[in-house]
Amino acid sequence: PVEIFRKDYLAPANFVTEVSMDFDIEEGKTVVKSDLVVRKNADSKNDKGDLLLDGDSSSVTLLSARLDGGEPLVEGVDYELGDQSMVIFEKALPKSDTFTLSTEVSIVPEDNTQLSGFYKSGPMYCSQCEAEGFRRITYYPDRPDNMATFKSVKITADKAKYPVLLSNGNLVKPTEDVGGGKHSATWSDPFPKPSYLFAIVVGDLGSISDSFTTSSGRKVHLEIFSEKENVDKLDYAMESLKNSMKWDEDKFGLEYDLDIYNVVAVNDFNMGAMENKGLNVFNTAYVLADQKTASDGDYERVEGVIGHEYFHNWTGNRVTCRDWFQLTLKEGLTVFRDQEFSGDLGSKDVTRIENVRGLRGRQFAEDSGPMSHPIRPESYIAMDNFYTATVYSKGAEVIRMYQTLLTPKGFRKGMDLYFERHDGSAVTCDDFRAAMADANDVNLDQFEKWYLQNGTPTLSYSSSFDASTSTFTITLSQSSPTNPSNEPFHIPVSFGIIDSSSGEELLPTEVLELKEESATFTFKLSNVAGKPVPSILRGFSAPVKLINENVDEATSQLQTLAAYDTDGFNRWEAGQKIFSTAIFAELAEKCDSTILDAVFATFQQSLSSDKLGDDSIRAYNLMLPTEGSLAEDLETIEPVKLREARGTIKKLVAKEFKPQFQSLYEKLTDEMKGVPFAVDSMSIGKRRLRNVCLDFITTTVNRSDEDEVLANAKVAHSHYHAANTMTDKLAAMSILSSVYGCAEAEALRDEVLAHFFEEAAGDALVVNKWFSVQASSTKPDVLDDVKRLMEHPEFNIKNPNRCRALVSVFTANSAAFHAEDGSGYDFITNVINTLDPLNPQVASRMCGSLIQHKRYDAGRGKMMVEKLKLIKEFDGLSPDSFEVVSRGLK
Ligand code: BAL
Ligand code: ZN
Repeated sequence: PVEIFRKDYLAPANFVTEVSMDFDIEEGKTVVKSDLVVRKNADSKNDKGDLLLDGDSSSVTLLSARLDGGEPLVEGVDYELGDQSMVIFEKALPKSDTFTLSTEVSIVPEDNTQLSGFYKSGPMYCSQCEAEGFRRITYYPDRPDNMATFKSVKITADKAKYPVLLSNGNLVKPTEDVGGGKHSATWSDPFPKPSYLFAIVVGDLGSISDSFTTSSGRKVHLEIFSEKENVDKLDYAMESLKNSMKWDEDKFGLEYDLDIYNVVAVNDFNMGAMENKGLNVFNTAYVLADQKTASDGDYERVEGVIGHEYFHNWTGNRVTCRDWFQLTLKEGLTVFRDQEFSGDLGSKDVTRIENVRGLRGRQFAEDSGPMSHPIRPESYIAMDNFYTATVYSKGAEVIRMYQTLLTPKGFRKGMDLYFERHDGSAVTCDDFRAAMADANDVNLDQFEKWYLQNGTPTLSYSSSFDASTSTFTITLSQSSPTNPSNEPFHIPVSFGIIDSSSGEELLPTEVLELKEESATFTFKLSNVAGKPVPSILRGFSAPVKLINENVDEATSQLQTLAAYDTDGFNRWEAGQKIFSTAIFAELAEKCDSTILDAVFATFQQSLSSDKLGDDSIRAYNLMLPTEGSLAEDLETIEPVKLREARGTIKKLVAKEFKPQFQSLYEKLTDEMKGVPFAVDSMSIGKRRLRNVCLDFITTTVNRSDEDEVLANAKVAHSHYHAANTMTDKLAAMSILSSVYGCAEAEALRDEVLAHFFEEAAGDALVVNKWFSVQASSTKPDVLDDVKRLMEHPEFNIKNPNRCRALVSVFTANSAAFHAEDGSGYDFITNVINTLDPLNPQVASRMCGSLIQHKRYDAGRGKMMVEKLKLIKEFDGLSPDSFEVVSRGLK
């Protein structure tokens, strides 16, 4: 496998500027004819003028190639074919500056299990071209800096089997019969685009349609397609699409540009969704939703991803990336935009808490392991491996920091200048940073470090208060423990001060800019009644780990913030820190009454007062930190012990507050009675809070007490059967899935699992949940269940959603996956062996479960390394898996 470096970027010697394509689809063989208008690049720094085309020979068979309609080109004389390329020699090219290359190739979408390029998913054909899938359709300069107008895309297929024929842009020739039972349609996209944004969909699909009138009065036809049985689950996506279109106009002045916006839901899909120009293709998991089949989390994801793909129309499509190293230019920015959209439509604090939980759970881990890379990576072997939490989520945090530094108004000025300068171009992260700097007349040179350096920085602070002069002093220091050679970052630190006794805000939020290794700031305060407590990194203003050096005061300061902070995020954060301190103390067998009292006081506060935020915020305040985020703060992870320590604190809380949880649960049950189902912040909040209560009510304090196990199982069992939403059903079923040690309780568990499966009636997304819940069980024999489920008739390793629902969910079930006997590692190695030849993109993600070996104790670490070595030797290992495994072994 070849490693590609950012520093080696060279503009091509030739650009394709205009494309006409013709897809003739037959069962088992699709013939693709392409006419490519090529323009020589006068500015090329290449010393050779050969026409370089990408093409994956394992997928594409070349039938013929001609230049300017001449004789067929001859292999070895006019061109050569490689594994991944076709090079037409400069000497064979016409002398004119522009010419036309016509090719004819055949492909077999029915055999394409990689789900990259053109493939079959159930009864439909569809495509996925980002990052490098177009080369699996035909020979083409498959690189994002080659923007071409796809003037005509003609699709011909069997009329009865495939009535719907779609591609990007506008329909210029509606479907017409062409004989032999076939019909054809022609699409044209007026906007130049790179090949990764090309799409084609062919199938027997149902749809819903609507329209949106843009701010300038243009009426856009909106249509969402899916397999016919799912058409009744598309309404929420349509609503979200219209909300997205309106939001982008209001917030950024960005209007949609084509006459049509089509979305298609596809069951077999590697990614979440894809922003192809005018023809988004979506994983069904992010578009289908109804009361019976979707949880609140699913609804949130549909809204977020619909928004995300829509926002790409400007940040990604109109302005795209020069090369794949710049991926965060469009992804970080678009994730930031979808987060802001969700925050504006729902609750800002809840969205922020959820986003940061996600960042800490996944990106922090990635950044402390062998796959750590800057948000703009320096090299890659398989680009698909770099659609990472770092590029996406940390990339979004970097964009958020621009906004924090420049204010929302300044950020908007930067965005306006970015579009003014670069609309219709393929550009770099430096271009974006320059637009932000120039629009605001500030210097953002040091800010580039966020693009150049990897690792999560640590931000430490110490503070003091001189009562005699009412002067508050705070010193901020940064370091990069995982990357000591890092130079200082430019860090915006949102900051305020709270009075420990009055609870009043002594200093409203200001943004401190830390550019040095260390800096001290002083503030004159007035009306100080107790101690001034610093509230640092409000709204999580930078992707760093925060450390309070005033260790002795840390817990009392956190209690003040948990009770009084005016910043919703930091109020939640303070509680989480109190809880994690207790869990770590328990892990070190040093848990004492001081920290436990702080935990209890925090729970007491959230349980007794509804003044600390809405029900969702209260719910998050009552959740202990996840095992994943706790693990991030440990030198050496011992997953079984960590689960036990967390479990111990949870039991103590459950025991202490059982009556309060019970009465809050009942109060919410009463409030929700007879209220029609809705997916709004209030209803979601009530469900979320009630299910947190359920979790504590059913926490078994004494596992060996069968009566207690049974009583708790009965509570979950009734919750399940009374539920009229997927959210409530899942909450109860998850609790039951971990029940063991009492035959009667196990019978309730099995009854619910069987009921859920039966009620799913084959609905793929619901069946995925059924697999996931079982794979995340804390039962000691969960791996046996997972292995049994791999043999279940509904399991299909070729379907990424199903595979992830069972296998990836199990690998995230930390204590089980990292079982001391290595059984989890054996299991995943076998899965990778089967999956890698079928779908390298999904397989390489699974290799990721073994690469954090240095973070674990020696015994586990050694076994993980052995498995990585074994996988590296697999016959024909894909470049995707090779890259992850090799990094893991470095
Ligand atoms: N561009 C790949 C899918 C997404 O991030 O929208
Ligand atoms: Zn995206």
